[in-house]
Amino acid sequence: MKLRRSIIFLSFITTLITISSSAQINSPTKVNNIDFSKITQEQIDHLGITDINHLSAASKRALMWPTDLGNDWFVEFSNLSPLKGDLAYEEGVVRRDPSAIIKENGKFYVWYSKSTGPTQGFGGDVENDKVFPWDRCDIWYATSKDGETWKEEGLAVPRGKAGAYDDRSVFTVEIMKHEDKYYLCYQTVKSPYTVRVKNQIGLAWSNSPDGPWTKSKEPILSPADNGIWKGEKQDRFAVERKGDFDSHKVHDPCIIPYNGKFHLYYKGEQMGEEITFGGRQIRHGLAIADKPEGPYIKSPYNPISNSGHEICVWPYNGGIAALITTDGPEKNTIQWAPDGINFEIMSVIPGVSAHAIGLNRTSDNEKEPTEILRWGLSHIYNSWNYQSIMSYTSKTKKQHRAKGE
Ligand code: AAL
Repeated sequence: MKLRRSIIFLSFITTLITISSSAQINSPTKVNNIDFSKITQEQIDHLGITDINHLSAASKRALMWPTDLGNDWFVEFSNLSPLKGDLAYEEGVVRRDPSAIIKENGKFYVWYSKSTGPTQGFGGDVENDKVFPWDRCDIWYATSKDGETWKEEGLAVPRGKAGAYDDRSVFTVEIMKHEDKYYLCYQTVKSPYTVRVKNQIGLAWSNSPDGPWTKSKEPILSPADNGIWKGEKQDRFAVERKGDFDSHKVHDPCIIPYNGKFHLYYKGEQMGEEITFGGRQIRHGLAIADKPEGPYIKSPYNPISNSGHEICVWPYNGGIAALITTDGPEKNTIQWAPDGINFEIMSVIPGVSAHAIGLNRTSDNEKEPTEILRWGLSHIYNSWNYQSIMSYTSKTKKQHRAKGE
């Protein structure tokens, strides 16, 4: 199958460094079991290689590229555009991390984190201050006829009562519709919001996108408990043992019905986080359930991505595709897993201004691998204190011609 052949090649992209360091200069023999003596004249012509007897490391890699990958996975994102109506930027208000967009009752629906007031950070009284823009959030929702002008409809899921696992903040929400029922999954924090506080994932469900929402009594996912802090001081970098990739926080949940099960993709943050590959040490995980409400069992294959930040996943061609941004050696790639677990790089894309993407789930995601990315929502930092939701578009490159050509 075309896609599968491409995948074989694309796993090659991830081993570029290994190959380039092991390729024998000036020797067109075998690298990664590719027999360079079988190269056709057509391949040489297509790649513009000067001398088959002097293949550079780059040419050897190029000879392993598939000829049938096409350009559909290679997208360019636009800059972000402000929204109108109630979701236009509002001083003093945080609206961020939009969910996917669904269409119900003739209107687009989106859910998001909302809070008010400036952020004090961790330097003062964490019991009473606001430590992050996403601290002291509730989940609100808005609707729109055209995707540009939005009406804020009100509160969807509030924080829990004092003492509950979600009493401090509920935020970074994702929507799933399944069999006429609606599910919101989101991050939760229990007070006090210290730098070492563990973040969990909660779920709420309703028969209508307008609610009322019933919240899960317990979190549906928690961090791995095999990390050990060093000392009592609130220092998230001091650890005796780091533990699994998600030993500190489970974030950015997104549930996708997949092969009769429910795949919960999430971002993991590890205790004792380091800077690696020039960014934060962020990985992605998967937990699988038989029912939307859970129980969700973490995959033994975790982590399923060693790069990326906010989860952005969609079904495509029997597998799951993922936009990987911001952190890790594979940032700015689009990947695809034929089984929803084993992701391979399909394309490398320019750095995106669209982060924390709310995908347009109303699109025909089978039309093209990246059709779902043509339009959607994101957020922007108007300042460290305040963020607002904006929209993006994307396109694939079809041609490159001079004016009048
Ligand atoms: C986001 C997400 C999570 C983090 C914060 C709010 O972009 O990764 O939601 O907690 O930043």
